[in-house]
Parts: sequence; C-alpha cells; structure tokens
Amino acid sequence: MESLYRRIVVAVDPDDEVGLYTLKQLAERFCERGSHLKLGLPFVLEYGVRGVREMFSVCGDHGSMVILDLKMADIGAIMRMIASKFRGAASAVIAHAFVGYNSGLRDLKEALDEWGVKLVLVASMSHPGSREVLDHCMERIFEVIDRTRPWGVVAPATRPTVVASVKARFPYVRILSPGVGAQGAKPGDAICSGADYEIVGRYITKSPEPVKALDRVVEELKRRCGG
Ligand code: BMP
Repeated sequence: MESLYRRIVVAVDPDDEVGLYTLKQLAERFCERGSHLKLGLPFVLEYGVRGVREMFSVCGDHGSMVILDLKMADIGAIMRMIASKFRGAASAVIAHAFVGYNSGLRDLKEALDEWGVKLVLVASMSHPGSREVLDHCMERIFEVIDRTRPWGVVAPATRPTVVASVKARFPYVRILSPGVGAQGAKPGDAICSGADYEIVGRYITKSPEPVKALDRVVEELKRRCGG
C-alpha cells in the first residue's frame, strides 16, 4: 500500500480559517505516508512564499514533492521571474502549455532545469469548460509539450480517455490527474488509464478526518487498480 500513497497528490487549497501551523501538521501526516502536496494561489495568497517554503521543508524530509500550482501563463521572462521567487521552496511548478514555446516555455524550462525544479504543463483541464476552448487545441498543445519536454503533464481524471491519449503520445512524461473526489471522478479513474498521480483536494482537506479520507482514497485505488 505504501507505494500507492506515493501516487496521490493532495491539493491543499485552504480557506482563511485554517492556520499555517495546522496545515503543516496535516501536511506532515500526508507526507509521512508518502503522498505529495500541491499548493496553489489560495495557499500562496494566504501564506506567501514563506508558507510554501515551510510546507516544503516538512514534506521534503519525507521525500515528498511540493508542487507549486500557479498555472503560469505569461511571457517567458515573467514566468521565470515568478518561479525564481520559489527557488528552494518547491519541487515542481505548473504552467499552461498554451502560451507556446518560443520566448515562453523555453525560458521557463531552461531556468527550472538550472535550478533542479520540475516543470509540469497543463494539457487539458478537469472542468467541463475545458471543452470550450482548450480541448479544441489539443493537437497544438501536444506539439508544445513535445518541444518543451516537461517532467509532467496535467490531464483530467474526469475524462480518462484524455489521460489515455496523453499517455499514448508521451510515454516518457508523468501524468498528474485532478478531478478525483469533489469533481466526480473516482480514485483509480485516471491511474487505471495510465496516469502516474491523482490529485485530490477537497475530498480530503474538507473531510472531518482528512488523513482517514486519504487512506480511503488509497484503499479504493488498491481495490481498483491493484498495486
Ligand atoms: P478538488 O479535488 O478539490 O477539486 O481540487 C482539485 C485541484 O486540482 C485544485 O487545486 C485545482 O486547482 C486543481 N486542478 C483542477 O481541479 N483541474 C485542472 O484541470 C487542473 C488543476 O490544477
């Protein structure tokens, strides 16, 4: 079972009633089981770069990743500037692929490679609105991913066929799939379709017993996908 905890990324998107101390204690429980953390704008706006750094030091001790999810979508120079603020505070950063490679993701990727930080690109999103624009451009987005060669790609657990097509096209890339729990996908929907990690947020963090909720996700994963 232990290795299956390694395949879960807990999205910690706090509301303002939760103190950093409480979150750090919770993060420790997730990471000592082997799971990883994803911190996005809700976390950064509340606790700043310092908060991210503190979570990183808690989870880094357990060999877990802290993935910084700012879903950057800017020119390369600015994405690089933003990412530099989190140097030494995150294992990976997430950016949108649709900004393109030239003077965009190329600059970010070069900087992250130099700093030893992983790049994750968004291929497709888990909400229904992803079909309105993003998914029409999938082939172009795949071309950008191909050029950039990120460590990981985000593909939706809510649409396992998209996960499977990312896997077929990029066997070398790690697939991180959000949408499990609150958005309706079940544990295993993405991993059984070729994803490496499932991202689970509110199902765990809003549970009265978050660690038990993580345990339930892993049990269900084991039941459905083995491991
Ligand atoms: P939840 O399990 O509470 O729905 O949280 C999902 C997390 O994954 C959120 O942090 C959200 O920003 C992120 N996410 C998503 O839901 N869909 C995507 O396509 C990409 C994401 O990063």
